[in-house]
Amino acid sequence: MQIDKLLIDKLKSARSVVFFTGAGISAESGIPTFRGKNGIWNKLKPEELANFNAFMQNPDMVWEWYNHRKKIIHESVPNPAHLTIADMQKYFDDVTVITQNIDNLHRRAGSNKIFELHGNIERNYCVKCKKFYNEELDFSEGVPKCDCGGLIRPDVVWFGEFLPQDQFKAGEKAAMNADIFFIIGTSAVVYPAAGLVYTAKQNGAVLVEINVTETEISSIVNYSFLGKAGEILPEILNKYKTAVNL
Ligand code: BV8
Ligand code: ZN
Repeated sequence: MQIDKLLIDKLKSARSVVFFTGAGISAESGIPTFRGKNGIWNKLKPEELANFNAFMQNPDMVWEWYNHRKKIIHESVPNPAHLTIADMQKYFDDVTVITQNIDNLHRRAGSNKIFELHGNIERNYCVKCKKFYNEELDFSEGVPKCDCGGLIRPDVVWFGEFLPQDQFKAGEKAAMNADIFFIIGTSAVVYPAAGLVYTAKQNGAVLVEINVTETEISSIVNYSFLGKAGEILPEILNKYKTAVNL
């Protein structure tokens, strides 16, 4: 795969590198994506599962879906794409991950500056009093309830819900200050998260897309690599390290 010398030169002069990631970066860890040929949404409608009303109408079904995903996540490990991003922290002053994923794999890979736009499957809270329950939940008597009687839900952002403002604002700031903005494994159709690609572009970042297919934003990026993130990212880092004799 041809890695443009210009991109390597831009990496050599970069201070702030940002990785905007979606479900595709975890595909090689065995975690199914949402859209695309074997995406979750092909069988189930997001409206039926990833929204508050669906949860209140049928909390058992929604929890069954999240517990199924949690089981897959707990059986998964970070793949070379997550690990390379964590590794990049050794070579660049400022490496930021802005993820739409809830699978916690960037943290498990060793990244330490992460903004989670859509929450995290390891956290839960009460729909009534917002009390957090982050230990293992007990489903022996059905959907777990809070001491106040409220239902406990996963701490993830559903359709029609606001993103956590602290995470989104911090992600926006990182996008505005990025020298290089990688867009990895996302169909870039979910907003306001996908809007950060345009924020980065408008503020002068070099956009680098890594995806197995073309996407909504392929026409506006500076570099587009068609292929698996777990193969392309390590290659880019190796080319960079050779260029700077590391
Ligand atoms: C909100 C829950 C304000 C957690 C998810 C404009 C502005 C604001 C809102 C909207 C707007 N237009 C529409 C909306 C509404 C909506 C929206 O964007 N709808 C879309 C579908 C049109 N947005 C919202 O509702 C957001 N909230 O706006 O609040 C508000 C409040 C009240 C009233 C009005 C507005 C909330 C959005 C978050 C929804 N939650 N999930 C969970 O269960 O995970 S969405 C779901 O999609 C996931 O969170 C996921 O992160 C997100 C994006 O999907 P991707 O990560 O991109 O995954 P996908 O499968 O699509 O793509 C994978 C890609 O990887 C593919 O391109 C594939 O080719 C590639 N790939 C595969 N393998 C590999 C690979 N690439 C590289 N290597 C590989 N090996
Ligand atoms: Zn409560």
